[in-house]
Amino acid sequence: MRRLPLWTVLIVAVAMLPAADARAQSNYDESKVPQYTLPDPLVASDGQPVTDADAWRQQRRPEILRLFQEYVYGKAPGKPAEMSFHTRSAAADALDGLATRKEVTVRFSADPDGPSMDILIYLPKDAKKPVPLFVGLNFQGNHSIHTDPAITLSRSWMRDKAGVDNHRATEKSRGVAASRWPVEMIVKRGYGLATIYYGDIDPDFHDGFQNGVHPLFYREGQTKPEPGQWGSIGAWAWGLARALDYFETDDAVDHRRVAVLGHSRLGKTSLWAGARDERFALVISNDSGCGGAALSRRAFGETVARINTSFPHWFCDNFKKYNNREGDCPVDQHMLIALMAPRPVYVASAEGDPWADPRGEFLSAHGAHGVYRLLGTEGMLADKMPPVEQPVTGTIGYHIRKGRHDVTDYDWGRYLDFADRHLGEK
Ligand code: GTR
Repeated sequence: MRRLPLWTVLIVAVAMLPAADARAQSNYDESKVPQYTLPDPLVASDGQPVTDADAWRQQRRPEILRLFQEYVYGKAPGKPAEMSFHTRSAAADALDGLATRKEVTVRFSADPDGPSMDILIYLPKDAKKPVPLFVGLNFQGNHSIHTDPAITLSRSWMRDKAGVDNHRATEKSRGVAASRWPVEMIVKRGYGLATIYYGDIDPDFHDGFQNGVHPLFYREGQTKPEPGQWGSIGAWAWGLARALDYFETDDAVDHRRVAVLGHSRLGKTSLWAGARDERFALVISNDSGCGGAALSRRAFGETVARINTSFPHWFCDNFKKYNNREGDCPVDQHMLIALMAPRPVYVASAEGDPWADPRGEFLSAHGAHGVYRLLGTEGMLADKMPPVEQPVTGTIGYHIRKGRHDVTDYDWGRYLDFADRHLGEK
């Protein structure tokens, strides 16, 4: 075997150091969490208290949304005028008679070779009317979520992981993420499941925003997003909104009962998708951590400086101003949760996931309670973080489960219960 020159080994070793080191050096000690004051979602930036639902809807909510756009995730474009939907495959009988399966390509421009995404959709087979569904982005291609051999193998760029060779998926990667997507369990409960490979929308590496959907929207002469324009999370969330545009055209789907969910960086994405697009009826964050559900001001586990260094393409450039200065940011993540109000929102943590700061995730869900109450819902039915695997189910749901950073059947069971409670027919 050819040996790598020493200098390559050294460069790789040095490049890996900060990541490994960062986790070890992060604060995991509750007593060392800095003193902080959270901005009050119910006090407008001019100091006026927000005392009724109209003031929230007409002034404060748009103001908070603008702040997240400008300083955290960046502003994204709207729906492209020339977007089109193409059914790529459809089967009336899938998963041993439990479901129907369909694959729909969404082209974002008139150019058939331009950026596009594939939505994989399973619906309960014997549904008599349009069904509610869960939609979420996946990390490893649509074909990774189930061993169903009829799912088209993704041709998109992919990180080299199990079953991926030179950034292209191989047959070996079918079903590698199946434990995170219990499709049978979901359809048996009467819900559909739709998923999209996030890399279709924007490949998850920093290339200065030359690939993915960003360049489609550059004005003449523009080569990268401006400091307040969308990064990759902004693009992924925008892609979820485009999926909703599709569901609005599909008679088998009840587009008024679509729940958006995501894990980790894709949980940050589902929260931002739900905040910017009120057509999502229910929003779920699974272990989303820093820049997702966790409060940035606690600087516990992953911090703003850390995430902006490891992943400079995720947020907008303005967010970097708050590296090690979380307290200067006009928003914190409880205000992101508040943007879902009065729609049901669920935040989930895992005990073995300190990097994502479970307590910070609980506290930000709890920090949205006042807004939910103002809008006449029950909000969060707990004042304190609940014990492990004792979910809180108000309009703001929360649980912390045993185990590590992952999506498990336990998580899905709680999401389905929550959806039954809140998306059940009125
Ligand atoms: C980590 C990152 C987290 C989380 C996670 C993931 O490396 O620090 O913020 O997003 O990746 O998405 O798996």
